[in-house]
Amino acid sequence: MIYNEDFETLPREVLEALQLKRLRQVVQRVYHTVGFYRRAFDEAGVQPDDIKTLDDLRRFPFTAKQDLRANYPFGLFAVPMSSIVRLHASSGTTGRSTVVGYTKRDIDTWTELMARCLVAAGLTKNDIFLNAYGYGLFTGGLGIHYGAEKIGASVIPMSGGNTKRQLMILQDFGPTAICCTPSYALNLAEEGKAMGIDMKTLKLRVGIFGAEPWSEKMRLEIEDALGITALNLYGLSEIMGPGVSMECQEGRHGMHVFEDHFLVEAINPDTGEVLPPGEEGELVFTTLTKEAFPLIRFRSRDISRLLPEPCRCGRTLYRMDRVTGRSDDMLIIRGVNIFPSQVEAVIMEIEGLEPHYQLIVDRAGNLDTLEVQVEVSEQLFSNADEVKVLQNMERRITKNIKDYLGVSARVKLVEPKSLQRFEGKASRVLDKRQI
Ligand code: DLL
Repeated sequence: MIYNEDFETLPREVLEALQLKRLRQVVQRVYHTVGFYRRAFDEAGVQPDDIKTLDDLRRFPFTAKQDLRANYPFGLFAVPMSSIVRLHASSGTTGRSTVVGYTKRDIDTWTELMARCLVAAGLTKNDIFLNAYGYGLFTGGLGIHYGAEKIGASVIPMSGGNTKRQLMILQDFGPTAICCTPSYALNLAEEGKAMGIDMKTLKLRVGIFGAEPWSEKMRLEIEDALGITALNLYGLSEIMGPGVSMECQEGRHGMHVFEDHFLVEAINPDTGEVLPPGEEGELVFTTLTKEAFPLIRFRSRDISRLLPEPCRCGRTLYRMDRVTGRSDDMLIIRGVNIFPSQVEAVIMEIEGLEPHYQLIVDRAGNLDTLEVQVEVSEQLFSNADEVKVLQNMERRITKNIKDYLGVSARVKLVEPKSLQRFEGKASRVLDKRQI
């Protein structure tokens, strides 16, 4: 099923003509409304009028997450605050999070794109839909919610966590579709089983999963444990939130990128060179229709590849393959994005700690775990006969990590000089997860 035949099945040349028209408009607009872009384009020696073909975009500079941080919170908005109707943000210590804004029309576009995703997964107004993504600053909850209402499904705005209650609702309300992170789906299955629930007898038939990397192996596990079809949904707050691309029921391989709204390139992350379709690289997105927060050549840091082959569903939109990794050190822990540098910032606020730390990420059952090992200073170590002092400090770090970054961590203080030292780039993360 296709929600918007007109736009999802355009012949490629018509789609590309539309993209070019929209690209020219957005590049003009950001040049005249956002100081950052004017400076960046001037520095690179390019002008909006230089865009004569889609390939001309290659001459334009990239936008990085760092640029968003440097313009925190609203510096890259292209409309006055009076036109903004919604804000979302990623977690982070003050000044470090990414804030995104939407106009009324942006919300309408987002709603339509999420409606496209849900219809691609086979949902209709007859579905009861359990939305177990976090509602709040995270884009997952509200973003998907609006799309599900748009297609007329009965939405249960459950939000994340509270597993026992989720399981009760799964049994009592009989949702036919669910969305959450893939690891949480496995967790629900496991806890349900432990509570003696036969998960396969639930009414669930389809699950829409994303917000973190997962594998074909995990797909099969989820499908088997819950007796459902599991499909992949991709998005990132900067570009919009969930709904940048979605797998269709028919293809079940790769996610259709809504190219009438987002222009996607794959680049070599080291050289910035644009790669031909099919080659693995970092995805770079340009928003074609966003009003409040347009982004030109935003480096997603997600590694994937574009699949230009036609799909049996009839959509002409290119697909992107599963995200296989990142070209930076961002971690996604229980759906929350964190950078080691953010943990470092929390640690360094506390006196008596050394800037030597290690993050150990693992999976207990189906849930991610994070252990943070931090060296204490010689001084503190020699004075801290009392175990209590160290325990208090561990508690304080744990609390600050939870408060600032939104992730529960197990904090372990270790002796001075006990963590490995690095000669080159420090490798602070040991990721033992097998997905
Ligand atoms: O995670 C938006 C979202 C919500 C997507 C619900 C899907 C479902 P952010 O918090 O900004 O936004 O995180 C974006 O998450 O750059 C990827 O690294 C990762 N990611 C998102 N979807 C997938 C996916 C939301 N399907 C970052 N597979 C992105 C792998 C994903 N990684």
